[in-house]
Amino acid sequence: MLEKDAVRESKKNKEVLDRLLKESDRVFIVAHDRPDMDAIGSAIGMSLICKKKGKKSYIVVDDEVEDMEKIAKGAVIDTKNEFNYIKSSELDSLLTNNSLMIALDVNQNNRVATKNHLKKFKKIFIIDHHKTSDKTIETPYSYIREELSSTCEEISRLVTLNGVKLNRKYANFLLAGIMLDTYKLNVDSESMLMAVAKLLNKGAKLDDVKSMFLISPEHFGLIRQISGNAEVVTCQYAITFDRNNPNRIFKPEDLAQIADDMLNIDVSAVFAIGYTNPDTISISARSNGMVDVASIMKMLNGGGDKNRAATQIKESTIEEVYNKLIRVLMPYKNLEPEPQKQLLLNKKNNWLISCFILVINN
Ligand SMILES: [Mn+2]
Repeated sequence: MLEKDAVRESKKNKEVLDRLLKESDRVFIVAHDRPDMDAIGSAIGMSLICKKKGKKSYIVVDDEVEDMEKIAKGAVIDTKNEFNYIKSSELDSLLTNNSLMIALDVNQNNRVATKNHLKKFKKIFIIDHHKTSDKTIETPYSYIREELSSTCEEISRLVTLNGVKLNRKYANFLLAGIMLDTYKLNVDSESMLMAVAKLLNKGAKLDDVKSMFLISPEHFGLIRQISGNAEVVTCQYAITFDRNNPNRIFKPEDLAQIADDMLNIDVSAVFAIGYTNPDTISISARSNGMVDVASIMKMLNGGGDKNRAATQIKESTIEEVYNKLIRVLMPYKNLEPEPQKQLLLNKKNNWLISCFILVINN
């Protein structure tokens, strides 16, 4: 996004937030289940804004700290005495008639810890950068922009607009959220880089944040081994899974890291497949910007944003999921087409032509 557009939109968001905070007595901040650092970083930033405005706020997280992504887990443990982290089971005793819910980095009603309490909030404000769907929470107050690099980018601007003073730790958390969702700032976005510059000005340190992302040599070896085994199909897509141990159960962030690593391959989109539960196989998808992976994952009942998306498929095998993905990526694989006719049909879609030529050559 351009800085001038982002600032204009953030100013509008500030006005909406000011009004909603004034009209509410308590604020319940909620991010997506299994929160990552963009979710936790933005929840921390929003809590600081509420504090500055003199509003009591809570961060609702049902996941156990041990189950969280490494950086988010570190941030929650580090700030457990600074913010009011609560579980949704405590909502019944804490909710008032004038409670505001703020959903950050999420817009789907089935992915928030407050899913069973949505009707009990007087108002709901959403700030997010994921695709909407029929599960998007209905509210007149929402700012959902797929062009936004990360939720932490928007929260960083709101923190500045509200005159919130950040210490180095909080500035680092917001920067970590942005880095997580931008392959460590590898996204063409003026507004994102300006937000980063302002965080650096407030004391954030790139070296501190980079060190949060470091992993052990063994773990790095595993990630590299699986990303290095990727198969390239139609010159366009790279797909991988653990060929040595297909039944291995991954943490979702490990699959995400494998997919991130595969972006070093010269293709348009990459997919890492693996079990994330004994009965659930996940696909973590990444794009270099040429292909909308959220649309691809949507065809497999998943979602995400243009460059990062994922899906979960229950009660399947790796082979079945791989074949499902191939059918979505190469719709002609299982047909017996007349080559000439198909090529003509897809004259406008160069990538489809290249897919097709490869399929018929196989
Ligand atoms: Mn995010």
